[in-house]
This record gives sequence, C-alpha cells and structure tokens, in this order.
Amino acid sequence: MARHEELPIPVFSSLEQVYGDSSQLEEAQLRFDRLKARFQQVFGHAPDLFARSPGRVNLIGEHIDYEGYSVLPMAIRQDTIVAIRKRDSGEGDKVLQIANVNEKYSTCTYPANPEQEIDLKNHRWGHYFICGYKGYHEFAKLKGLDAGVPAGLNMMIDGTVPTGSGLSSSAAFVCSSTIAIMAVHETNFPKKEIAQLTCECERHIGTQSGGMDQAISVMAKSGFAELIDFNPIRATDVQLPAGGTFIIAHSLAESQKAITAATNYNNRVVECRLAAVVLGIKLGMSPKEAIAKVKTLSDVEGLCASFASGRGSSDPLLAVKEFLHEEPYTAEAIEKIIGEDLPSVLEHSPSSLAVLEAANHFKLYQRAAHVYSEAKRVHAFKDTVSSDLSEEEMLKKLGDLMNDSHYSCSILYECSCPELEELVKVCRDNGALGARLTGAGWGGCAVALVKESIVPQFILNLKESFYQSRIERGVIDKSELGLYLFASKPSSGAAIFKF
Ligand code: A2G
Repeated sequence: MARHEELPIPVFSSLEQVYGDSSQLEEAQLRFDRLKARFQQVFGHAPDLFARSPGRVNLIGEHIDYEGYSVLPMAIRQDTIVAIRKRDSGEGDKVLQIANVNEKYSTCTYPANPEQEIDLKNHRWGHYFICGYKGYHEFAKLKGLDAGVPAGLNMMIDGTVPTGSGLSSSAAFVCSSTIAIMAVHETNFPKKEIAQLTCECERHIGTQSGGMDQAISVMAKSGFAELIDFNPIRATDVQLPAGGTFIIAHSLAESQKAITAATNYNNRVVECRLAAVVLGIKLGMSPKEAIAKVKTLSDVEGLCASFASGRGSSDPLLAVKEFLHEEPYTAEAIEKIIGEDLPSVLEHSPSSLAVLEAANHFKLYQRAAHVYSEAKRVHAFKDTVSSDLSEEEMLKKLGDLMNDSHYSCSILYECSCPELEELVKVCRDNGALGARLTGAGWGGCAVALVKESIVPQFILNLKESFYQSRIERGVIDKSELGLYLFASKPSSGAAIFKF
C-alpha cells in the first residue's frame, strides 16, 4: 500500500465520507450550504467545487522544522473551506475576486497574474490566497503542465481557525486555496508535493517558515497525530494514548508572525543559521565551505556528534557548550569568526537583512541548545507513545516532555509571553500532566495534556482562573469562550469536494 504522503488529495462527493459523527456532519452541512448560498449571491453562479484544509496543534517540536528536524503535530477540527469557480471568458477582465463569509473581511481583488509581487507593506487577508495562486502556477510550470492563460477566479472563503492563535490559520488558508486552484484546473498531485509547494509559497508573505503547518494540514489522518520528517517530507501515524486528552487554550494575546517577523520569527531563523555556520567553522570546516554548505543546525549535527563521540556521548549539545558562549554575540564578533560580513552570509535576502537591521545581538548558544534538545524530545515523545509503559507512566512521561519543551521555548528560545506563561502555569496548577505553548509563540495558544477523567473539571477550572477576569474586562465575550478553550481530537487532512 502506498504511504499516505504519496497519495493525491482525496476527492469526495458527499460530506458523510469525511464527517463521520452526526453533530459534525450537521455543522459541516450548514457551513457548506451557507458558503454555497453566499457564493451564488455574490458571484451569481454556483461554485465549481470546494477544498478544505485544517489548522493544527503542535504537540511537540517547536521551532525546529526550519532546521530540518521532525515535529509532531495533529490536525484540529477547525479549518478553512474555499469555494471556487473559474470565471468565463465573457466575464470581463481576468481578475481574482476573493470574498469571505465573514463580513469583517472585505472582498479583495487582484489581477489574474501569477507573476504579481505581493505588497508586503500593505498586508491584506487575501495575500494568503495569492501565495497559493503563485505557488500553483510556479509548480505547474516546473512540472511542464500547460496551465494555459491564467484564468480569472471567484472564491468565497469560510475559515474557523482563529487568526493569531498559533493554530495555523494561515497554512489552512494557503493549503485550501492552493488545492482549490489545483482542482479547478483539473489536476491533483501527491500530498508530499503539495506540502512542499504550499510551504514554499507561504514564504511569499515574508516569513522564512518551515514546513510543519502545511505538511500536517495536507497529510493529516483522522485519529492520529503525525510525526512529520523533512527532506524528504514523510508523515508517520502516531496513535496517542486513549486515557489522555489534549486541551487547547488561547492566551488571548495575538501572535502576529507576519507583522513582527523581523524581530521574532525570522530573527530566530537567522540566529540558527549563524549558530550553525559558527559551529561548522569551530568544528573544522573552512569559513568558505561552512557558508556554502551549512544552512541549518541539522547540517552540522554530524560534526557535533563526532566531537561528542570523542567524549563518550552522541549529544550535539556537548559541542554547543564547548564552542558557543552564552553571552550574546554582536554582529562584529560573528563576522570576525566567519571572515565575511553578515549580509553576504545571508545571501542579501531582504527578510534576513531586515533581521540584521533590527537586531543588536544574537543568542547563538541558547538557540542551538533549544533546537538540539527539542529535536531529541520529539523522538522521546514518539518512542514513549509506542513503548510498553503503563498508560499512567506513559502520560506522565509525555507531560514531562511537554513541560521541558515549554521551558526550552520560554527560556532558551524566548518565544513565550507573559500571558502564555500565566496560562501554562494555570494549566499545570489545575492538574495538567504537561502544558506548553504551541506554534510560533509570542502569543496564541497553549496545549495541555490532561487525563480524560478530569477534562470537564479542568475546563471549568480554567474558565474560572484564567478567562473569567478577562470576560469581566471585556477582552472576550462569554459566548465566545468555546472558540478559545476546547478539547481536540486528531482530525482529518485536506480534501476536495465535488457535489
Ligand atoms: O511556527 C509557525 O507555525 C511556522 N509556520 C512553522 O513552520 C513552525 O516553525 C512553527 C514553530 O514551531 C509558518 O510560519 C507558516
């Protein structure tokens, strides 16, 4: 049987094929009916087809996908559905019209031109669709497919992944858009190729992101978390222990990755790159070779491990401790080691130059220590789940790994924030076996592992101790609480619907 990353996106002709349980089916039916009606009302035609792609919660493996390391997320029920239709040639100019069922998002119109540059200075929600549009056309060209003259398209979007939550609303939008565009052009590709293409095209927004969010959104399987490997992309099913439930809780601080990229997300990508190059040089590479060959910390892990083996270990952290110092590095200090100016090491990429401009120091030791230790925790998590430990012991071990991950994210990677710290503490004080920030951080959600038997009480306690005061202060409305605090089971991945 083909591994699931080799299969194309499934095409369904009825919602029952995807939404098994009756309450989910009813909710899905309502959403699809509303989306179709709104499409008809705005564009005067029915859509040709629909594509959906889910958000995700990352259980462990934070900020290591772009360093080439495996991560362990699961898809959540919340998703983006795109209804799409090719405009007829008689319908005027070749345009892309992107509307949303939520009136908060006004309709965006773009030219039907895959070469267009995305205007990063004026962020608009429709830009994510354009990522998919450009990505599909670049990919079709590479594959030698004749996409013909780019068609004009009408789209209506319905998204339920809260934005800025660290639950990957952006990847759900980019993946569902790309798949809808692909399907409306009557093509389909293996999921691993779509995961790669969507990861690359989302970078048009300006973040140097890894591929976790798109990979899980495209390749998820109902009932399983997935161990996602990169280079090449692979997904391995991970069955989670039945006695534990993952609760997702929003810190109510919005994480705005695209807007603060230079000072947080891309900054960490650059720091990791510099840490890797410095380690490569300290471990015997010539500066020229290191600059040319070393892009990520995983590229120098072998060298670090050989250094460690001389000391009876295989832990790359030993090399980090030996060759990097805890005190932050200045740009000049790094340039002295590398023998080149930093802009040329970073290939003068505009997003990296923005990082260099905004940063006055670089924490190479801390970032490398986080990445190598977090990569190990992902495998420990996967091994624990498939071990023969009793359920009690297994849940405890998984919780400990999640707590260690949070500590590392917070202290070494500095991607937490006061609201997340408070929330993680509240989760632990109320009986969570483990709790950690999830996604890019700097706001957004925490994920907590809780024994199935205490879930209702845990949710009540969180309402009391974290959300009640915020409801009273008007930060959220009481009626919205279910959007910010919920239990989540592993949901299914991307799909195409043709009714
Ligand atoms: O932060 C974001 O979710 C990134 N995704 C993802 O690749 C990963 O690096 C994560 C932190 O673990 C995007 O930027 C789309």
